[in-house]
Amino acid sequence: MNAETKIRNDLGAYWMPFTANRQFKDNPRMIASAEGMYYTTTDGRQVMDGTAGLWCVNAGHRAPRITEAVQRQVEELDYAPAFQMGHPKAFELASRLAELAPGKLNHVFFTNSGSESVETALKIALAYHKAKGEPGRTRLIGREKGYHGVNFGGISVGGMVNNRRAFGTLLGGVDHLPHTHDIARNGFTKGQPEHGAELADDLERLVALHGGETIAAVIVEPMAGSAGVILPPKGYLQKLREITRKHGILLIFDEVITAYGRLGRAFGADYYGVEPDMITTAKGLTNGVIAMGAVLASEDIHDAFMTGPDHMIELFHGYTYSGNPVACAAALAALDTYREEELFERAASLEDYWADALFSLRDKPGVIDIRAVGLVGAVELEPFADTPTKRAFDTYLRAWDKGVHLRTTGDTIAMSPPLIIEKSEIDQLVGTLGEALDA
Ligand code: PXG
Repeated sequence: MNAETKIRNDLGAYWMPFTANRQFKDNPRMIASAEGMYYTTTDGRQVMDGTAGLWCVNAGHRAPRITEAVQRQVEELDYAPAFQMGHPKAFELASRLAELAPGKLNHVFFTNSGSESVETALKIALAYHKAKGEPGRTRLIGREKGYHGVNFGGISVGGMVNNRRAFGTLLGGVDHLPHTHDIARNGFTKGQPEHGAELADDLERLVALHGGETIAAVIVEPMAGSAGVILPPKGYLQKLREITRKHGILLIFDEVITAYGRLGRAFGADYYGVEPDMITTAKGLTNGVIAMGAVLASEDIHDAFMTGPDHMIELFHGYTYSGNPVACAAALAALDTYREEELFERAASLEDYWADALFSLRDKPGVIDIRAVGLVGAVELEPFADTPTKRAFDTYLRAWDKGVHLRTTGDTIAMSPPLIIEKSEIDQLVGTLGEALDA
């Protein structure tokens, strides 16, 4: 190996995100290409993508319309400044999203990731109350086990301890609702759990503790993905909506995972029939092809800012790449793909088959719960006593060797295949997980 090749193939320089770097580099799993439901590894193996990348490749890899749209856009307009300047596709995309979004969520602020969408929504919530003459509403409420990305606002309202404990004091004035994960009462429930709606009443407790007039917003994932696919109990989100409305608190749904068809509807808000004041999205917006996020905000929120002199900037917030033309082209083509291939409907039509397939694993060794909604599933394992997370990760590695890529979080195995998955591929995915659990 000559010196140049060695440098090019050295794995040392890349500090990988959310990865056990040393373990990975001892035994790397490298992807060379992808198409549809499958990756091809650098050593030529086909591996099924059981997780749509990181929950984002909803239309499958290299969906042709998106590839072409990006290629065309790069040749036409590669970049346009986002501040005090526009380009048609950003407006078109915002209109399309406003049309797709539930109810009054008809204004769109572009970001570059889920984390940035969360920061944006939290800042809009604070500035909104100030604009409405309630500057004392500064408190933000998240939830235990919540994942809202990795920036300071998101880890402050988030509730995953490893994402918080090393990073100082975080934002002040934040409190948390209890999580809704309850295997004892809800284990092996297909669909929404029966028990736990009363956990939303804790918001009344926080109102009593802090004063409702000090609380700006509550942010939750309608379905908590990263913490291991935790579903909202029946009636829970409705209660959160009632209590937030009663106290003038904004409700933000973090739909970075659940938006764009993952639950068989455009948004989790549609699936659960609850309309929040803002929705944060990213991931499936561009099918993962280009980094992009979008915050959908209600008419009322948007209009509260449109006061004061016309020449003044209304919201001092935005990113160099907000509404980047190439990202907009990818997103428009992704929305076209979802619609023309009826992928949201497809996910809905597979929901029962998917859940039944997963529940066939209930008697496998170590399985303590199975959860499913839309095209999302989780198999929770009894952790090994002295090495938590190892059981799930070992299972993941065995499935990878057998040609299926899954995700693990703690001792839960999470799955979220592209919405183009065929029934036979569901059988293959679940069958391979079954073999990995048996091994
Ligand atoms: N909110 C939610 C609800 C998310 O799921 C983010 C915000 C942050 O998005 P960005 O684009 O900044 O990563 C997410 C991201 C996993 C996994 O396997 C989940 C996410 C990202 C990577 C892996 O659970 N969610």
